[in-house]
Amino acid sequence: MVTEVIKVPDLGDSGEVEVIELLVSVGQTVAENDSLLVLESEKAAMEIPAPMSGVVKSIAVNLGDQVQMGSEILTLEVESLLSIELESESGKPIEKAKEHEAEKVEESTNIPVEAKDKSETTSASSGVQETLTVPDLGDEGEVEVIEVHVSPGDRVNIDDTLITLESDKAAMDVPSTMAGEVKSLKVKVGDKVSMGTPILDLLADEPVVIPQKPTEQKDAVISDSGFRSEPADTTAELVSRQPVKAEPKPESAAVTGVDVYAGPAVRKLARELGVNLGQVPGSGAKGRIVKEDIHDFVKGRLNIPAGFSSTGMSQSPVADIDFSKFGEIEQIPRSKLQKLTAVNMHRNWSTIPHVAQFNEADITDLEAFRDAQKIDAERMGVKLTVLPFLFKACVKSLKEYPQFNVALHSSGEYLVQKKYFHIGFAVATEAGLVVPVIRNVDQKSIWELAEEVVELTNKAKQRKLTKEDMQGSCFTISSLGAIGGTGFIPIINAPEVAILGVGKTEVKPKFKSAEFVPRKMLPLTLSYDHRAVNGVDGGMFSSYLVKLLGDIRLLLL
Ligand code: CAO
Repeated sequence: MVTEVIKVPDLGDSGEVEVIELLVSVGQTVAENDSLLVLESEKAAMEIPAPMSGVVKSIAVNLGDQVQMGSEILTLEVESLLSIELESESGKPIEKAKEHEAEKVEESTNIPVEAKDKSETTSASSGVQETLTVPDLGDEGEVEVIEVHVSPGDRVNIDDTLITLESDKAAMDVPSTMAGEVKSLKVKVGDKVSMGTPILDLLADEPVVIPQKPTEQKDAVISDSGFRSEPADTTAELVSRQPVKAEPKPESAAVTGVDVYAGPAVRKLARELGVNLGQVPGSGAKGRIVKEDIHDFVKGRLNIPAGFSSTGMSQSPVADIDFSKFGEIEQIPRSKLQKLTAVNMHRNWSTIPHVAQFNEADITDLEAFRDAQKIDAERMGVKLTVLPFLFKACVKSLKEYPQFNVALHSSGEYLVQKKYFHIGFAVATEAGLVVPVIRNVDQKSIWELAEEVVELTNKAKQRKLTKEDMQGSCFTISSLGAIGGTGFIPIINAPEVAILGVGKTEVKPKFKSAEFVPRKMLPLTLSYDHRAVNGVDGGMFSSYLVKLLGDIRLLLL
């Protein structure tokens, strides 16, 4: 057994960098190339891999420490002397790299830009079609294209990311070396590429010469794009392992998960699980996404009842809290109906642009009439509430404003105009909320409607409603009048486009004939789908409804 001291390798032109994550602990066995820690400069985050396998004996750095090339990271107990051979060479590659860089400077300064092969040139001229190619990827052989960020017709500027490549060790964004218009793509997701592989044809804007000096090139490339173009060597290998920390670009982050702060292993995991990294909050240092964040995100999504995520909403789920920490609790299972209602409510609320129109109907006369029918109602064994009058008034309003008796086709291309008048009404039962439907309300009397309300309500409470009893509604009434409240905004019962919420009748002073008189006022809220119905129509429907309820003789006309 030999103890190896693992040091910070050459970090290119980064001076002191911060330790932002420790990925191993004492006693842990690491394999060669396992990431040991993450360093962060102003420009990039870098995972430092183990140069050999072994067991971590001690760790010399702490989070927040500033380190530089040569700083001790940790000691590894390794099995063979192979590591010693490696260490004896460890100073050389850096030297070699510098020599190599020097050669490259000479090479590039000696060769005029115009004389270079077109695929490698970094000059562009106005209106000239250029083929942008995969740059030098260090010692990476073939790497996979994991994302393509542009399409034909797109305009790109210098340093705009064209594609993201991924090797076993790194995710690398390849930036554009010139500005212009993308004419055609030569790669697609899943392709294997290597240095020199054509990425796309670009109609370049105007002459641009990218400096050829390696140092400047390094700045230009490493700073934002996360890919490097030095020749393969030890130094370069480490630089090429940099995950990208790009400037936040909210739109693309949300859509593709590219401009996020995550290392290659995390990106790989996210891709395997189909997770959009742009939606994952990072809990690592400085918001870096770590593997646990992906697992938590997936767990959260799995806990959302089916249908909740079908809206394309990108909010992160509410965390499940262990409430027993705060006091006594009990878990109460939800019925199938409750869960289904929740899914439908969520879908309807989050996909339909609701507008709520508030109003009050003066039902003093209606109530007087209803009171006068009490004896007849008792004789017939029917309970006559305000609800059947609301059915009638709603149907007359739907006839007057047929734009409310429609369904919006999912394509958005057309409305389905209904010529029948079936009205649903919300019934609260112990098992949950149901909406039985009274058919052909326009053809039924107030008494018939009253009877049917009672009949369907009883069926609902006994859980005897059939599927047919709950189908075909054109418009829904949700009455909380028996319970109280000055009003509420009901959620539209899609595919309908409007619903009426009914509050509790209240006696209010109203100014009539030069004096205040007590009137029975019924609060109403019309919620309507603003995709199908405009605001003026909403106001007119609501006013008309109020007028009908204020003088029920109008229902006869
Ligand atoms: N203002 C004042 N009193 C009202 C009223 C109003 N707007 N609406 C009803 N009442 C009275 C009734 O007149 C009745 O009084 P009496 O017992 O003195 O005769 C009492 O309240 C109970 O009425 P009801 O609820 O039995 O009958 P209804 O026809 O008004 O309503 C039904 C039937 C099925 C709609 C109702 O029982 C119900 O389940 N409502 C809940 C609906 C619901 O859950 N909506 C929310 C959906 S979204 O979550």
